[in-house]
Amino acid sequence: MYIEDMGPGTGALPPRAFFTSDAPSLSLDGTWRFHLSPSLAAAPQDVEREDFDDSGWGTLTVPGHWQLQGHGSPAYTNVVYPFPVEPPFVPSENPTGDHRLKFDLPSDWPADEPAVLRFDGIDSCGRVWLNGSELGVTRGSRLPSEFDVGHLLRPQGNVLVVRVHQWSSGSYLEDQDMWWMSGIFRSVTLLSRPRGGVADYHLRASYDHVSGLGTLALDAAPDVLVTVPELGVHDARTAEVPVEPWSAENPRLYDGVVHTATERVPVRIGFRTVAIEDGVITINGSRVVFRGVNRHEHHPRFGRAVPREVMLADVLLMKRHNVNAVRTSHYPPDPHFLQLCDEHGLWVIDECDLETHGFGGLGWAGNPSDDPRWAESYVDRMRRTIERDKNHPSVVMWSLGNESHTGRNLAAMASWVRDRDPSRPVHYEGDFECEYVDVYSRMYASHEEVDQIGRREDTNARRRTLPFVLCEFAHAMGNGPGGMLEYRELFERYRHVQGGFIWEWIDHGLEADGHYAYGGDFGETIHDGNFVIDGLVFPDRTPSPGLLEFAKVFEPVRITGTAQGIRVESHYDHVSLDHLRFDWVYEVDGVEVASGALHVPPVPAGGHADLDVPQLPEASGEGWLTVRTSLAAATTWAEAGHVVAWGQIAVAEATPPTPVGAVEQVSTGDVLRLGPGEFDPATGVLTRLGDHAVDGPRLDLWRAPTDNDRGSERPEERAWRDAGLHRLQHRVIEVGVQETALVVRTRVAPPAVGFGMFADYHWTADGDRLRLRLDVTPDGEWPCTIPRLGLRLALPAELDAAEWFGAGPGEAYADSRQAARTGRFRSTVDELQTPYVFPQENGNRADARWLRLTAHNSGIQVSGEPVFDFTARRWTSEDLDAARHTDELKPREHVYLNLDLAQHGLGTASCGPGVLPQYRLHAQKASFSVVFTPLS
Ligand code: IPT
Repeated sequence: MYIEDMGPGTGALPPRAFFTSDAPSLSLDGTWRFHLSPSLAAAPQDVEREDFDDSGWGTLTVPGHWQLQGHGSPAYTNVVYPFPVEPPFVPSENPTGDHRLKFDLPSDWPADEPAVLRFDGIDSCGRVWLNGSELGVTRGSRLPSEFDVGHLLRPQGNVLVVRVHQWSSGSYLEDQDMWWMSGIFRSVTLLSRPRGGVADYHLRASYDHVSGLGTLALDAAPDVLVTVPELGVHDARTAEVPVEPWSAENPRLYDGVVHTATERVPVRIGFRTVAIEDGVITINGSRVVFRGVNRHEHHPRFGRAVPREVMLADVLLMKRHNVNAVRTSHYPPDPHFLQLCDEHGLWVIDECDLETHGFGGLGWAGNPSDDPRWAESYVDRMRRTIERDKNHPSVVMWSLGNESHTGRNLAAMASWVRDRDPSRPVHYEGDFECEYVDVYSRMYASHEEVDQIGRREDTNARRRTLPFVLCEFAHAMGNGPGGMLEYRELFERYRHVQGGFIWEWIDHGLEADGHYAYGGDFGETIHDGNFVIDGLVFPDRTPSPGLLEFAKVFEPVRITGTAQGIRVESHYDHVSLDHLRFDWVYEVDGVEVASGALHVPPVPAGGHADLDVPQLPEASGEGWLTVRTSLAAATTWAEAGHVVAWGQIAVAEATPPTPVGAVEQVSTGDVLRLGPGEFDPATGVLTRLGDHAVDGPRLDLWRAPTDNDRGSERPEERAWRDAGLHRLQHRVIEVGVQETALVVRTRVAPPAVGFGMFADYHWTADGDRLRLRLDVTPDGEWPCTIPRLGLRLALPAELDAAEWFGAGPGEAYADSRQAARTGRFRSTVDELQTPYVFPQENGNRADARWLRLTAHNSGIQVSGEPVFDFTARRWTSEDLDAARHTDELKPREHVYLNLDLAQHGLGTASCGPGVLPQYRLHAQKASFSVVFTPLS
């Protein structure tokens, strides 16, 4: 049965480069007739016949997935196969989509020339007929298949029929962590192939950084030639010419034409040479660091049928956030994506369409990777990847696939690559012993382990000699990742530790039911929930705080300094700083008082310059000098003025505020009054501040667990919940009324356990300033870390406008706070929320010196002694904890304000290491002071 054949597809032409030319072509994308059957047995007979009556069928947009166009539903599993594992067999209930298209040729279509029908991607197996004749069967969902069709075409009334099966033997090789979605999800094109045309070509363009010469070598049929006017190369097969090299930092392309007497193929040539020298990957002679992301193809409405303009949006967003590399996890992308990488400059690890992860749970028994019956399929996939993409300068490494364990078929792929294209190293993470790869690659190795690899302490001799990359690290699921800074430090410490690729670029949320859906939302019986929501951008490609943190941590220029001097350090591998300009802004207490341009002398790649601090005006207050560097001229990916990097230098210390004296007297009665505050005499809880009803502040330790808190390796959440930190009880020991102070002593603890915390609230007032000092003292043995150490209070809902002086504008956590700068910021309460697709702790603003929450200038001010963190929301932490989708969060009647001394870090334990020791929060003796002032 062809669906379950273990070999590659049938009937297709040998693979070749993807290109466009001056030969006619006809896009067959658009509206097709479509019919979905629950199985092959139930599928209509004779669909391939030209006279088959499809008038009763519905329509479908091609390229597209049928599950996203009203037929069936998407389903998400990460590792497990959603069907019984008995390769190569698949369920009889195999959704089968029949696609039919009638088309005419344009009037000027060359009648007597050969023609090719190209499918850029069919998921997972397609049987194809043209005008009643069977062309063959496709397998390899994310790979092209071309069929020879010239002899079958007629000027009018062609009938193309594609029967697509959701499941096939190929599904066993395509167990990537993503939605199961089927169909003709990439373009379909009819290409006229002129006789004597350019059937295929391999244009090698290398660069010798010593001589500055580029070498062109064209590998193609004898009559194929290349012309590059700008280089004075005409009708050549080889050439050696002085060139500017291509790099991700300066993607210099030369326009040329590969041609024969009958066909012209426009080409964009980038000269570059990838090498491994002394265990270090170099490109054009320089060590490179991959500041990369793993990119899946995803769109919240179209799935993996990503429109071209969205591919461009991805590339531009990456470039603007200092991403310099992409791993095409875990399949070759739409070919247009690579053209964009060539043009705008991204290093690419081009990965083959291969993953057999689901065998892992079975101890890898039956894994196709080591079964000779699958050998041909494996090599076929690699061949199709390389032949399609071989001419892209952006592709600097080939990857055999992902999570397919190890085996002879993978080794065979690697040796095929080495024969075919020795100019690019071979990558595959699953070859743990590095027997057949050129680069040692790991995923989610902890900082500690990467440090060990850096020190070349590996017991495996082969691994010790290889360059090292993290093909996946810093799992961007939900709030996080934490700890990117510490990875960067390792990439800088060891020459052969050459960066990595964040997992992953985008949340694969699908638009449904007024929110973004994830695993389980379509009624799947087996699924992996929100594990598919783990990107640096939200499903609509809004950058998440994680991407902003990435951009800051991995900026190519580092600006640091003191009041005595500024240091500008280049972390470019290839270009100087000539394309940048520098300026500065001086702010005192968050208000700009001066600004200017900064002259920076020439700095080569990897170099640095030391500069004087500009002359700054005298001003009293906390003074911060912000130095920024931005593009001097527009590039293909950003406007002139786009800020590439910045640094802040503290130059003047804050003027200490007048201390809040214990001046006002406590008055007793139905309520206790102290300065602007009113308290409940029974509980000692503040109930009013000036004109505003309040409830709290009370000690609070809970946060809605993040995905990383809930993560598999170090499940902090389980420890916290087991300890009962989400249901603390407050026992009032004493409400002590003193002459000028109110001292409320409490013990705060979860039910059912013996440990707890004494929390003493010392209230004093001075005029309209009401000061609270909270002293906490743990009582008994605490079994776990704590999520937060702070206060919670409820405020009137109308206090909607937030303004603060502190870190901002975005959220910041202990181990993810590089992107926050010190300044004065404004927001509404609603805008303070980060809408993580799966609701969880978010929106923390760090190091606030003061915060005002107001409505029409009336409200409250909180001042730190010296600083505090805060979140403000229209729902409680418990609401946030309970919600599973953003639209379940309904505003309550209050604004809930959390004021924190500290929060536990984020880490990346949803897949990878937990919070680093220095960012873990433990129950400990602590004092925390804030001053409340009513504003009217
Ligand atoms: C790793 C996979 O390679 C990747 O596709 C994704 O599933 C990621 O995990 C988690 O989001 S594999 C894992 C066993 C580390």
